[in-house]
Amino acid sequence: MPSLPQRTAPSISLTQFLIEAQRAGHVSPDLRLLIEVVARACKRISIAVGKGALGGVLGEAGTDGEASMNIQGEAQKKLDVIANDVLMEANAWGGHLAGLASEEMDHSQPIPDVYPRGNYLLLFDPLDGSSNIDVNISVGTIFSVLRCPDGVTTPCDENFLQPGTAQVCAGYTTYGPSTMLVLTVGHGTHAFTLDREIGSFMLTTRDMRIPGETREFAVNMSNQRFWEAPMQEYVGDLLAGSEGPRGKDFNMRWVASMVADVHRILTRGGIFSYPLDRKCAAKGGKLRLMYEANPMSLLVEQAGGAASTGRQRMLEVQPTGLHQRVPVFLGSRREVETAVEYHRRHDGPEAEARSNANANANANANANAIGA
Ligand code: AFP
Repeated sequence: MPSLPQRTAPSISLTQFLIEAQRAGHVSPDLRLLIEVVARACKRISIAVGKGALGGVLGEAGTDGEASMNIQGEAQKKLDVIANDVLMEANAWGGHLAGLASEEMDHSQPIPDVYPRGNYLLLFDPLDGSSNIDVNISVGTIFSVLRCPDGVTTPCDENFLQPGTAQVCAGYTTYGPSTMLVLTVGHGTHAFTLDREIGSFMLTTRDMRIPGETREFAVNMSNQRFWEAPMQEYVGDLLAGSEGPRGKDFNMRWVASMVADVHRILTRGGIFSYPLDRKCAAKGGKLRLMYEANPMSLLVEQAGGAASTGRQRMLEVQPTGLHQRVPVFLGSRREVETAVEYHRRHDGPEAEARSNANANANANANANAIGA
């Protein structure tokens, strides 16, 4: 007897997914529309990135041989500027936001008076990993959404200084062989792939789960001699493999686009680290808390992973500046806990007691810090 045709699950677009999330009480109508606007802007950035040399978008921004610099003191690429403009323009008039902050801009900006203002604050790194643009390797956009504090109608930088636990949404888009949007509104982490023919993000993985154990780590090994002692020891033991205390061999990957490295970890596990080193110690680390570490940490935690500075749960860091930098360890839960353990042992018994007390308090308080 001929077998019945297999029924495949119906495809769900981002729009359908968000409407369902709204019906379930996971997002407010305004947050739903805000996510749609960000996703639309990311599609435009994806088109610009995809044109590459044909679109005249490669290389550095600036005129007359003068490189244009951002607030971080880094030379801006043309695509950094294009991606920033696309996100700014798309989000200014929608009516869902009170203000915006970008890794590329000195200060946050309230929504101009000519447009209605909403209740959310949007932070973004418009094009992360931009040193990879000219060599055709994946780059991405990272974003984070906070609530505008009650009573604030014209938000300033200070109003954005909320810990990562206050995020109501976080996500990234990766512009790679396919363009993907990975999103959380505090109820799991979900991946959507851009269907270029129909122009919609389609749900391709519901509830991503990061395996707790891993044999893969991501770090820029060229910084090894500048690391702190616990990091030297931790990575030394990873490299010793099955002959060392870890008793197993580890593989290493480093794309130097955080979005691509984190995407691999969300897909198959691993640990990503940009630790403190002597070169970046004065600044507090290399990666930015508000634009990179916090949104990625929420996505990773929502997928069952862990994220830490090495000494504190990332999402509990109280920000002191919009462009603050932090050391980062995130990914497979047990591997992140192991890396933290090396720091705890190194810092001594007092730090260990403090950290245990924090861990207990977190376990009690942690369950659900997010809501629509
Ligand atoms: P760029 O956007 O300036 O390329 O920085 C990318 C990044 O912030 C992050 O995406 C990478 O993981 C990290 O820096 C790479 O840093 P190294 O070049 O020091 O390895």
